[in-house]
Amino acid sequence: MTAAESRSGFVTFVGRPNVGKSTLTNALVGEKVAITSDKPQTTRRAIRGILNRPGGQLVIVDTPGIHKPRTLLGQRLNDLVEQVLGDVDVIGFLVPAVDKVGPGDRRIAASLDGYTRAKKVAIVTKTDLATRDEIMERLMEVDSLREDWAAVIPLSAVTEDQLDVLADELLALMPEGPALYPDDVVTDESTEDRIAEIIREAALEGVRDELPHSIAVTVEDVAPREGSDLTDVYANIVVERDSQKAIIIGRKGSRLADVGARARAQLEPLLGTRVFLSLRVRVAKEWQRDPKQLGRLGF
Ligand SMILES: Nc1nc2c(ncn2[C@@H]2O[C@H](COP(=O)(O)OP(=O)(O)OP(=O)(O)O)[C@@H](O)[C@H]2O)c(=O)[nH]1
Ligand SMILES: [Mg+2]
Repeated sequence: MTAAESRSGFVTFVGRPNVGKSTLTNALVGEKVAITSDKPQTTRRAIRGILNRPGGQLVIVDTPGIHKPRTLLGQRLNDLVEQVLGDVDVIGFLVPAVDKVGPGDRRIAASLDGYTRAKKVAIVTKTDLATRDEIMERLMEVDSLREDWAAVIPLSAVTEDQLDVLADELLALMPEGPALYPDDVVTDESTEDRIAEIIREAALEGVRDELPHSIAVTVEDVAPREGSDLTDVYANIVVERDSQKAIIIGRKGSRLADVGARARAQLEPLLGTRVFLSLRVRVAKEWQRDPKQLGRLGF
């Protein structure tokens, strides 16, 4: 295929926390490159997922949800989204079919004025959870948010309904050019970063209130064990307070053991070996508000 017949470029999905940006990224890529959860503010990094199509290549940049920041971490996550938005060819604005369009959505949609270079697509997602009437209502609400939508598309990232329609539309909006990544690459995340995120996802399950925001994960070491088909993974689950540490560990370590088991089930296929996972829980007081700690954790 000559460059002229091929399109390629960057798209990012924006929206409030929890609207389904990472789930949509994974569904398009066809592999889990970004962790997801039913807690808001799951994504904390700009994660690239790559989708190859007959007509070219889409690089999908998954970003944190845009929200009113209450901590330095929250502020840095919003700043990260802003940076990514300035660089992409297409911005996909997500609204779940099940929620009425609110002030947060309106603010985000209006803020897209600041990114003149990017083409804008509105996406009504989670249609599998909504009635036909709800979907129609949401499409109309979203349509009226901006004059310059290149397309307005309803879809479900879970049932994959209309996913192809979105992929075709996004590719058609990309500039002409050759693929940006080799065709066997699904993400540019390092293996260590993917391991840390998988462990964080496992730790997010079943915790409530402020605790999900307080959890970070660092990977200390990943090493194949000599003379066996095992990989040893040493990681820390970092929380902000002693009381949170106790919750993560659970009665007689039962919760931590569950987290380990859930993480291992995803780490083994990722690494292609059996995994020995050693998890330690550490306290870094108020790390979400501490510039030094944030730096150490990679924010
Ligand atoms: N039924 C259904 N659930 C969905 C769909 N898309 C996402 N979800 C669920 O919505 C929740 C949030 O999904 P995420 O993909 O983590 O949302 P996000 O926008 O990346 O969230 P942040 O990273 O926190 O900003 C998860 O529980 C998903 O399983 C969908 O199309 N249908
Ligand atoms: Mg996310």
